[in-house]
Amino acid sequence: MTLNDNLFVALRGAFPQDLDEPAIETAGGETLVYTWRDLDRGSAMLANLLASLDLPAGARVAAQTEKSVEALMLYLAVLRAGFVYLPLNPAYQGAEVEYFVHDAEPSVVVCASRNFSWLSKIAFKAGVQHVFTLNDDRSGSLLDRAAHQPDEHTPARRSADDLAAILYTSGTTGRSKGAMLSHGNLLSNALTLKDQWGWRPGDVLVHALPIFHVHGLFVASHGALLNGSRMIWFGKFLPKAVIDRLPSATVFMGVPTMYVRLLAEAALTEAACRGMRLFVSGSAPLLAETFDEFRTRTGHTLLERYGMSETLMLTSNPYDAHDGERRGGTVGFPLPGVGVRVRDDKGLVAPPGEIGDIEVKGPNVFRGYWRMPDKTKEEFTSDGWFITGDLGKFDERGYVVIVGRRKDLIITGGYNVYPAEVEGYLNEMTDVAESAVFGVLHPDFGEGVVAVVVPSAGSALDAESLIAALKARIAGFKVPKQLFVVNDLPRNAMGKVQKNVLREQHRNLFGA
Ligand code: MCA
Ligand code: AMP
Repeated sequence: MTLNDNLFVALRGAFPQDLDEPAIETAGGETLVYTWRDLDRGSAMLANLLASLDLPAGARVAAQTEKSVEALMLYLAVLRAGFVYLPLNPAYQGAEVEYFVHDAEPSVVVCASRNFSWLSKIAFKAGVQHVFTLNDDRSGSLLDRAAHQPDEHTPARRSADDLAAILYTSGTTGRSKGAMLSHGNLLSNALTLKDQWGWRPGDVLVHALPIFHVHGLFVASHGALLNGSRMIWFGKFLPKAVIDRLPSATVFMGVPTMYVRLLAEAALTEAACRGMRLFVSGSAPLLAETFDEFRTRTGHTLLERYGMSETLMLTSNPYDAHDGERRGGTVGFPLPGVGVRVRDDKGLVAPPGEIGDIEVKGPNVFRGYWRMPDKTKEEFTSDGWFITGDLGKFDERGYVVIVGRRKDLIITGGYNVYPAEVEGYLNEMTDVAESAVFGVLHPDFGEGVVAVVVPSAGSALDAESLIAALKARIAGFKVPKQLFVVNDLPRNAMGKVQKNVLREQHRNLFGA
């Protein structure tokens, strides 16, 4: 018999012997306890429902839902049934969702009931066969339909190279790209992190990240599931409530904004963190002051790691002191099996201390961009390394330091915002001649989105109306926190907008 490389098989294999033990306890609202048996049965029923729909091989199942345990079960069910999971941020609005649905051509779309009317229109128009609803209160047609399905299901046979998920990352120019991740990509990375971060019996994870991105869906959930560890599950990040639950947990993962917000609470003390063994930070640069203050307040040294949707996790500061200290301002060492190199402008591998392009290789690196073979080719070197678009160096002790990005990208509170996309929406508006969008240091979000807009000749623009118009069209986190109407944009001799000049002009905008 051949092995089944379906990621679900590995996750299911790690469930504890006693399936009646609690697997997930909801927090921050109504307390519900889901056992491992619930996860097994729930994902089986959903997998049977998917299997009953006669979907084509490799069918995509898109989910734009609020965070819930049932949404996690849906993800597990998609793996289990051998289809491809496509998570979407619930903050996305019509035009954003329309693009993803047209590009990915999912066979199934799952959305919140309150979005059904507009989203189903988009979906059916694009040829989607099935639209179900799923809400964060265990209601919706998806669960109603699954309730009639058997609660046992044999996982579909999949090879390590078969697709498990597509995660869209916005393009710096033009269209968003779907990063295709295989069962093998996800499992190899999860196994590496299990080992590196010392997952052990008795661990309990406080899960407060969204589950439509790599950090919350894969790094955090897979970590707990693959260790048969209980999760304390927050539908939303609530700093006070999270701190309340730390004494009954051992592991927490968050983006830097979450650490900034935890530090703003007086309740974050050494005593509150006494039972914890690991706090992981990632998805955006962690400021030195956050790193230092967290250590002073809690006695814990944050473990910063670095990754991408296309590559999953790449580097990590050491867990074990024997392997070295956790160095603030660095993202640690390349993970075992992951190749990381820095190349200078001449294409030569840079010596320690020298800044260049970070390029990576390994079983974690994605299978390419969905239906974009040319784009995929462009992002790999001729010798097969993936070009991250991040700029960095190795320090004298071999720790990777990220110093900037070649890509025009803003990371705000752990979410990526592509200036080109926001500029596109602004430039389409009546009376707008041109615009420039950039990120400025922000005390809460790390970077705050800022826009400057030039009106077309003879017209006047009002910042508030422009912001309101954007809010009606795109996800809130992409909308500039500040917008200025100006006469012209600073340009260099080649006519290119000088965003560095704009960033400098507005450096202290948010008082960071
Ligand atoms: C919410 N808002 C934001 C952000 N989040 N604005 C800028 N940046 C943000 N990140 C705005 C909303 O649009 C809204 O605006 C207002 O803040 C309140 O919204 P709410 O949903 O209540 O926000 P929140 O609960 O305070 O959310 C903040 C947050 C959240 C908890 C930090 O942004 C978050 O969960 N971030 C984590 C993202 C993440 O998981 N990234 C991992 C990507 P208005 O009031 O005007 O409507 S994976 C990745 O990057 C790689 C692979 C990696 O290495 O991990
Ligand atoms: P995404 O496309 O959402 O997967 O975001 C990936 C990008 O997030 C990377 O290319 C980095 O620019 C950034 N990133 C992730 N982790 C870190 C970190 N620890 N420090 C700095 N940047 C990070």
